[in-house]
Amino acid sequence: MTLISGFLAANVRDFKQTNSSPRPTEQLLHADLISVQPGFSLYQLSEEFPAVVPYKVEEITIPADVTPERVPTHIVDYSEAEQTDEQLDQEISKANVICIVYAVNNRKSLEKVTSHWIPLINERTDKDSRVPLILVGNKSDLVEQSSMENVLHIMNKYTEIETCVECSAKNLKNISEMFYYAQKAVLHPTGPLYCPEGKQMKPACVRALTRIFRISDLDNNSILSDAELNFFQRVCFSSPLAPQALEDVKKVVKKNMPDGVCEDGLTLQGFLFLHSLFIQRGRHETTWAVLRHFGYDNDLELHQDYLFPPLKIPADCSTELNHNASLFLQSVFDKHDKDQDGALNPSELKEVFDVFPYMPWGPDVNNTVCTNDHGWITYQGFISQWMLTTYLDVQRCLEYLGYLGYSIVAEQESQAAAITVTRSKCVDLQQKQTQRCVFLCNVFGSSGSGKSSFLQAFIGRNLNHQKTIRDEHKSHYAINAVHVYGQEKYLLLHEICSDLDFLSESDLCCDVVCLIYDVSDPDSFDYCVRVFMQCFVDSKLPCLMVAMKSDLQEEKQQHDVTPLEFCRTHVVPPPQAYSVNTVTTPSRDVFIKLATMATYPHLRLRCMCTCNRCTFCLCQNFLNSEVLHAVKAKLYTLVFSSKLPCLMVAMKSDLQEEKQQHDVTPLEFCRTHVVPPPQAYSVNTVTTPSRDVFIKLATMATYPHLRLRCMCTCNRCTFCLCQNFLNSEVLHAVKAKLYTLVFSRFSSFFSSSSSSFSSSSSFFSSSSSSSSFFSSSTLFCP
Ligand SMILES: Nc1nc2c(ncn2[C@@H]2O[C@H](COP(=O)(O)OP(=O)(O)OP(=O)(O)O)[C@@H](O)[C@H]2O)c(=O)[nH]1
Ligand SMILES: [Mg+2]
Repeated sequence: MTLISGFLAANVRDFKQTNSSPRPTEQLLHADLISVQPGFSLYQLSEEFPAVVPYKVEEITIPADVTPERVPTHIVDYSEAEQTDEQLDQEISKANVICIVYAVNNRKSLEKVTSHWIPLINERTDKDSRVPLILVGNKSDLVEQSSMENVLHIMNKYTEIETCVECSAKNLKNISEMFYYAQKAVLHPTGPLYCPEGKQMKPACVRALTRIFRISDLDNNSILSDAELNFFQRVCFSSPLAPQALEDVKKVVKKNMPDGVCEDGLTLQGFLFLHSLFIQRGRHETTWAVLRHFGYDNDLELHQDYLFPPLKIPADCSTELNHNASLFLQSVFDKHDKDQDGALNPSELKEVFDVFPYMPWGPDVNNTVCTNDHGWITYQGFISQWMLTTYLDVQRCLEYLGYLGYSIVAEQESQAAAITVTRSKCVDLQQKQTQRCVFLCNVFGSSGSGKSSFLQAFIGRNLNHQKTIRDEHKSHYAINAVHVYGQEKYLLLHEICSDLDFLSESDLCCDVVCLIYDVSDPDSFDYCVRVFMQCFVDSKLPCLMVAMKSDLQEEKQQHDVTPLEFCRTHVVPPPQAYSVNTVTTPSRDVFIKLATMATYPHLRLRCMCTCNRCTFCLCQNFLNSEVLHAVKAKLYTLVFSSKLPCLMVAMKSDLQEEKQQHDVTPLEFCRTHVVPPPQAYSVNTVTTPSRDVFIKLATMATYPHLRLRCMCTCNRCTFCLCQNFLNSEVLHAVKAKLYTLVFSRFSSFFSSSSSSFSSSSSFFSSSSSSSSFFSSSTLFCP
């Protein structure tokens, strides 16, 4: 047995569980000191070397305020003489840091470190979560010279050894340093950050720092500018960097890594280099401070408390993104929409999620929200999808915001600051008003009735567009913004499976119900009746019936009463005819109606009813009445069918005119049918084609009643007389005279110089050019 040999283990037992905040100052260091060298801890604590050293000292806690890292340290002693191997195993399993003590004046005690203690500890600990070790050379008071070089090869061999220190328990030399290193090894371990063999940072550390760089690169130009570095510094260390310090940092990076600085800012390579420099110089607490501020735990995983902060959501309340969070997400969108086309193309979208450990959005998202013509998510779509996640799965939303670094960039306490928990729906109903912005509408309908098509119509897609969507990319949700009396609200449509046996509680839980039937399928309305009677007849939820595929031939529904009668009986608004088979974007009216009903559910009975007594019903009845339809029809006949102004255009007038194969000439036809004479037109022009005919068309559209009076060819009205005059030979003779006069004036003007005259004559020489320049249509346009 050596005189002094053994080990000393400190345990930060509950470190992980109590590490609720990433800030090290709030962490509890619970350290056990186990020592086979009896009395080691006693010297330190009593500051007096006892004459007789006991085998095992009682467990002691050093209070936070006397430890260098300001964390309480619990120390447990271990004695080989007094304790069993089982007790030793137990202490090792609890230990977060172990200090192995040898005597600097005894070579055998140092040998025992590698032959006995390190293998013993390693046997009892997991390879992936090795406890950091501190080599403590005790009794330095007994030797003249340091024996550090003897331990260097051990340090190189065992990467779990954090550091070594020589001390004297007798004269207290380096004792507090030893505790400092022990605490530091727990709070700022090198192991997860750095690979000493490869002399480089570990991949997990590089990944974490890369994410931190991307979050801090607020304008996404791959360079941390001075402003961004200052922001980063302030966020992580609560104080800005002095301008000189900033320059010094960049200088150091540039000197060692020219690529590390670009456009006077730090590149990712520079940022990573800086951190490996910190670690190599034993300043890994700096890197840890950064990592912890960005939510990382000791295993370089984002801490659960960072990703999932506590958030209380009482029953009957919903969750929404608040204004600040929307602004943050807007900045995320803008930052990644590099081509600024208002949409994220696939590579831009991938970049948004580069700071995530996985891709959170699948291709179904592109069919849940608005996209542009390429199918790329627009800004509106981007925000909508976040609204959806917040409403349906707030925990996931918090997690995603954590990956994006919301609490850091927006300088909020936690991700929970992004969420508004709304007031209870019951209170909203009582007060007859709501502050809510997101409303859920469950869409029911028999199989094939058009539910999915209805959802897709909500995000602006007609039937033709919908045919291009692949089955595996379809979504059961669609969300979009709608304006309800001028206020922006989000309506979230959810397609419910048509099998009634599979209806769950949550399928019945929403703000408004949409019941869809197919007008061309006689059995589809019966399904709506069954859903309504089974689930909603007694509920206060507003319901809207939609008569889908209204472009198809309507079939009589196989039910005792018609849909309209059913709606009247059950005080539901009359069925809304709807079709997605449209040329342009399908109508949004029905969605505004659904959102309005969701926002003002208490208004249902008063103004959405079919009671036939209230103003709403009277107006509705009047609008649907046959009298009105008859009047409408008459008006249409009068205004449009017979009096629509028409204009005949004789196109390609630059080409040789052929005789038209018709009984009468176009002009005669126009005269017979009181239509203006054909307008010769050609687009085969040197400059922009003439706009006259369009002005004529616009004039005819604006004043359709003038048609008979002034666009005719009756040869009696003022229009015809003027027209005749303009085409008359007399006028042409006068025109010719005028031309001659004007020309001769120009000739006399240029006659002073015969050479200049010749050039001017060439300018006016071509008769065609002069006639087109002074063309009758330009000069004498009626
Ligand atoms: N003509 C016409 N066809 C429509 C309309 N809406 C949907 N369809 C067609 O009806 C069929 C069924 O539509 P879906 O939207 O898939 O019906 P669904 O209710 O979602 O069907 P399941 O999910 O299977 O229950 C599709 O082939 C659509 O193309 C419409 O307004 N007009
Ligand atoms: Mg469907």
